[in-house]
Amino acid sequence: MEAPQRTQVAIIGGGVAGLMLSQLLHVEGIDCVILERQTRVYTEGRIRAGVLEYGTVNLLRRVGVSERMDRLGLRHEGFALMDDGEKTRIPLHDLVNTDVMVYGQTEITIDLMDACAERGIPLIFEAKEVALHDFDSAAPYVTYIKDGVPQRLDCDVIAGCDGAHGVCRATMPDAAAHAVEKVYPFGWLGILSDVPPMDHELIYSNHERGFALASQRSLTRSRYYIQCDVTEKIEDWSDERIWDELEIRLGDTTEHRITRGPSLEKSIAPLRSYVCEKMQHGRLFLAGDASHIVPPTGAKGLNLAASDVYYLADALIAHYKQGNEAGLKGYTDRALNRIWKAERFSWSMTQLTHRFPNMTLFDRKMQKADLSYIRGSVAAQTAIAENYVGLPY
Ligand code: FAS
Ligand code: PHB
Repeated sequence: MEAPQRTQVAIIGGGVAGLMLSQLLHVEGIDCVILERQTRVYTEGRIRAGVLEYGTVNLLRRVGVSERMDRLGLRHEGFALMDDGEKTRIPLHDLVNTDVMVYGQTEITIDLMDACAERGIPLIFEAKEVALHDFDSAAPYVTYIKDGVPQRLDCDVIAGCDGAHGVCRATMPDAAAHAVEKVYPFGWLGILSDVPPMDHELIYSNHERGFALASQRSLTRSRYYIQCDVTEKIEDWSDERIWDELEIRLGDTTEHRITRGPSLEKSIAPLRSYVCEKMQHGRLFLAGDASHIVPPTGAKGLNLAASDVYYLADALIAHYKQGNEAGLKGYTDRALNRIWKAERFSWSMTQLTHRFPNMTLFDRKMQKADLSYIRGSVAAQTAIAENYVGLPY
């Protein structure tokens, strides 16, 4: 395919944010081109999120990219918090009449990439050295290298969907001055394996050896995490060592037996909370991890990317169809309102379930009191439930 020379919206980054935005624009007849640095195989191979808020599910259905999710995804009506082996179920459906969908980010990426191909949306892989130009003007453009050949893409708007280490926020004037960050003193070691999940719902466990999470991708594929020191190296963690630690922290019992198996993937990710409160400059707009990061404890990362691009698409549609600029002018404030609530929930779930180095006896007593209150309070459980399923857009 000849490299396009012009489009309405140039989307930088072919992750969930960029791919979802492309579909939201396409169904409204707005042209876009996605420039992705990596190969399709690399992008598809990233193992990340697993839980979809109902808002994200609805967006995929709105753009007609939900057939495989509706067929293969698992509706979950609750999840469990466990503290030193004592479980408290949060009955999402009973409390807020809403469920979450367990369907891997990998699958969503594949579905959205296939939709781009089927709908003729230019998704250019291995777009190297992407650079942004004149986004302060009404005629921004992007340059990049494809197969060694310099390319130029003229556009009306640039959507920076290039994640935490992309070029867009790095190029945005004084973005760093608007950054707010908290770094956690631990990471998550994740393992993916084709073994049946230990329970029908997710379990978030606070154990004296550290946090653990039992998650899943299907009835035959499990995803587990353990809190680990940030200095840990994945090569020091054999599969057996990981399974041993998971059995200790998740309380391997006859009722909930962990099935062991070879890892399909295992990796360690650091945890941080981060928000760049500057999400736009001229015709450049940031969405998803390009603008914010959450600790995965609240299952919000992917879902925040979805609500960002919902707001951005809404604003672009009003711009192109009614000449209404209010949405674009108000994009940052509208997105930040939801972003900060998700940051708070993700931070609070991390505080509740992890053992922090140097935590005092008082800190631990506060965790136990918090979990005891949640165990006995419908109001407390409802507050957790409405955040977990996703606050309204
Ligand atoms: P992404 O990072 O997914 O996508 C950005 C894309 O831009 C990438 O494909 C990248 O290759 C591309 N790009 C970068 N620079 C570029 C450039 N200069 N030019 C062109 N393209 C460029 N969230 C959860 O909810 N639950 C989880 O369990 C969870 N686990 C995670 C584990 C890890 C290791 C990481 C890193 C994140 C995890 N997240 C999790 C968060 C994650 O799911 C993100 O929130 C989600 O991928 C956000 O999507 P995007 O904003 O599209 O960013
Ligand atoms: C996952 O399955 O990857 C997952 C699920 C819930 C979380 C974090 C990660 O809170």
